[in-house]
Amino acid sequence: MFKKVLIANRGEIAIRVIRACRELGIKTVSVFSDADRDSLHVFLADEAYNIGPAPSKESYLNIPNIIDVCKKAGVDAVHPGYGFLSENTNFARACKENGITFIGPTPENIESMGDKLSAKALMKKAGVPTVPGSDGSVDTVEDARTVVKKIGLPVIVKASAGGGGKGMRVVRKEEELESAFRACQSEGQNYFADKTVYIEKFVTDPKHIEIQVFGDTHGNAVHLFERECSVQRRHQKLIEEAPSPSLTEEIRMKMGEAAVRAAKQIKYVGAGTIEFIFDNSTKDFYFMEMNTRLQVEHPITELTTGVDLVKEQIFVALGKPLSFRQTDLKQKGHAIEVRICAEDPETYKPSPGLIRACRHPQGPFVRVDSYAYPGYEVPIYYDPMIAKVITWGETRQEAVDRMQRALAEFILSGIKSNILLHRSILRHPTFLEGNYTTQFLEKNFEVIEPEIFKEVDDHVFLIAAAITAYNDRKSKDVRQLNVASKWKNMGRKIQLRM
Ligand code: MV4
Repeated sequence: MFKKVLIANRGEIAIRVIRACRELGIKTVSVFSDADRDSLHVFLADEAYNIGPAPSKESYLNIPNIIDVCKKAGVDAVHPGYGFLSENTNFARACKENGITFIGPTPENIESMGDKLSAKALMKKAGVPTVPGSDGSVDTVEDARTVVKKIGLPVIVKASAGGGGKGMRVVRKEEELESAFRACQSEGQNYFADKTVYIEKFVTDPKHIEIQVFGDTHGNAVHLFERECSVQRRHQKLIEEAPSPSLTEEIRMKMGEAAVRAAKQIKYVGAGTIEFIFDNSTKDFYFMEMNTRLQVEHPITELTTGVDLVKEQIFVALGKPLSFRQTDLKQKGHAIEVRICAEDPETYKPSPGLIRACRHPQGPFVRVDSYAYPGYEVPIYYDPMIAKVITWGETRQEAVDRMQRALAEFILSGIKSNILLHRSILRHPTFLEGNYTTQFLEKNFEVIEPEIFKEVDDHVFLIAAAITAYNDRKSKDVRQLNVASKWKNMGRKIQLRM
């Protein structure tokens, strides 16, 4: 077993990894930037080291500084979390060269899936359904026109080094092709130093359904079923659920088997996710990308399978075989996750600042992975997600009901958040029917209608307003005293009897 692990990340995922390590008796080392001195992951680790100034490039993406701390602290392994260096081949290699175990896939796994074109070729070889399109890269506009003639419009042009929506353009008319082609080439060149692009038939209005896979160093690979992540805006996921309300047992099995073939094809090690687009009308699914990391939404898989994915990552990194066979894995019940972001629900703009009142939901079948606390200053430098609320139910409806109850309890003031947006989405008929797609949010929630504030329980707001007023009275800053006006801003007509 590892004696000491460094978590090369921050926020809720750093705390999540610290918790798994603590349960296994592993000492933990946190790293923090100048902006994160007071961040929760610093307090919860056994040791904490500063790795540089606030900007990610100078701290959480600074490989030499992180390797230095690994040596200084004498750690056995590093967990990269998600984002930052979690899919950085150079970091995985740097760990290996310094005798530090990288808790994740091999550098070769990361490299082969980072290039979307080579990933697609490997998937085809593994018998994973891929979208019809160009046979390899498209290097000239003329070649692009030839491909479009063959497969027909609409098409999507993609930068091979892109991913997660970067370096992509949908083309619905012939005359848009050249500019889209050149835009993807230059984005590929500017952001990823690789202008290679390819073209695919555009599957209109798809669902985003992904399969959790796990491989070990003994050639085993399994899947842990699907997660539906179609509630997203500009490729930022907001709500995820498992299982997907749109999959039949048969499709679930086919998708899972395809994902396991993909993992075995590349001798995948660790936790990974195969992303598919799913055409809910034809019931066809196609490989989109493979994420060679643990994902934000991993808790809904943990709650419906009973597997601790972070502990399993640690066991596999130690060279142990997988703790389960495919036949041991079952999906039970339904889980939903909402991402709570410090952002203005109307403009989706980040809303950093001082958290005044913060009371997380609790109670039966509610999990909260959060780094928010009263008095914490949410920094402007990083992703605005500050918490995830996850609920489990015997049925999807029960999971939704529990989530609505949990969000009604969530008290968060001093910063703006998207809590009310989530409550509105979870009440929307299209979401409740389950046949929503990746276009759902942008079609239905561009602006916040005032009526969504109507049904939220008054007493919760009164308690919250009273707590905020009490805290404000205690704090020096008198500006915030008029709490009623703040809650009015939230569209609430509350007459406070102070
Ligand atoms: C597609 C697609 C439809 N057809 N490819 C989005 C990011 C990256 N994971 C690949 N993505 C897509 N690839 C084909 N051939 C739809 C998506 C997609 C999407 C596209 C545009 C706007 C929002 C989207 C959300 C999820 C997936």
